[in-house]
Amino acid sequence: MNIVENFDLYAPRLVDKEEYFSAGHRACQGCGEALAIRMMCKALGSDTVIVNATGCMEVVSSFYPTTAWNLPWIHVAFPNAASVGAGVEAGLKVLRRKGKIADRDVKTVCIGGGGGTFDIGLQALSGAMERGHDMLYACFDNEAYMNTGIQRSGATPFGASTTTNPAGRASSGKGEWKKNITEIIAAHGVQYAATACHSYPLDFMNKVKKAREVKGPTFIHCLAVCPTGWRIPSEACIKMGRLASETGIFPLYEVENGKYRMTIKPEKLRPVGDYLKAQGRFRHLTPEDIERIQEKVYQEYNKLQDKVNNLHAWSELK
Ligand SMILES: Cc1ncc(C[n+]2csc(CCOP(=O)(O)OP(=O)(O)O)c2C)c(N)n1
Repeated sequence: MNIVENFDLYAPRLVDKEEYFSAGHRACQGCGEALAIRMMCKALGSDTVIVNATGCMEVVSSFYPTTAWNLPWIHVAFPNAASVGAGVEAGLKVLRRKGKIADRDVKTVCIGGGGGTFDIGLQALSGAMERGHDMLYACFDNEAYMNTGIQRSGATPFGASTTTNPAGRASSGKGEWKKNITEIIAAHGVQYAATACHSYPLDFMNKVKKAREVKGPTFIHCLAVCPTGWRIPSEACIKMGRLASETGIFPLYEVENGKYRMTIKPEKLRPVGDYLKAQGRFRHLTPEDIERIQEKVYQEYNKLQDKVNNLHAWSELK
């Protein structure tokens, strides 16, 4: 057989060729979130129901009468993706019991932005995780309420300038630290929680696949670079996601049955200034501000390394 003619047969099948989040949506140029959603859907496959909290991805993907979704998709209010996801999962259970989807492994996947997850949707999310629903909740965190005009949220990092805390004479941007949502959810005792970023596609898709296999609640916190809100050129999207990991500002790790593992481990952390100085939202920061952020990053990274080195998987504790 001619290998060139039959390239498709021999080419490595790294990713599903099917597009479940199709081209033609209205995301901004260089949107990391749209890229991440596309990759996530490829990793999930067709037997997936998406529950989408109000946010950028709903706004850009469902402009009536069009849709970018090639999967069953339900748009819900800003705070309640996890509650609706719980209902969808309960419904799927009934269909399975009645034998209507007996031979299919249909997965419920909730998606929400940083605000919809860290802030207004946290109660519904916590409840769903605690009740043990078989669902993946994926947070696509662009670090502000972006679709409504770049307002500050619990996901916005310290020092970032947004429209509700603009840097100027009276303020040097957000004065509070970002919530650590992955640790909050890991503390619920879920079997699988991870951080991820579209700038590491295989790492991200492998995490989605792992989460899909778990029969219970799982969580992925995906950093989604937003050129519009971060005030960077659209072509810097991938590079900025990499810098977030390389500086330790957004370490990429997973917590599987209690065991912490770095999935991308920079040999040596780059200075946070490399990341901060490249973005307009941090342009006003003084060297002292940057030093303060650097210290916090070292502290948090140190805590994480401690968990990586010292915590065992639940099964190893007997
Ligand atoms: C109860 C309620 N409050 C406020 C809004 C207005 N609103 C819609 S989306 C949104 C921000 C969403 O931010 P985030 O979850 O971070 O997602 P992003 O837009 O950044 O993707 C807001 C404030 C709303 N729809 N419902």
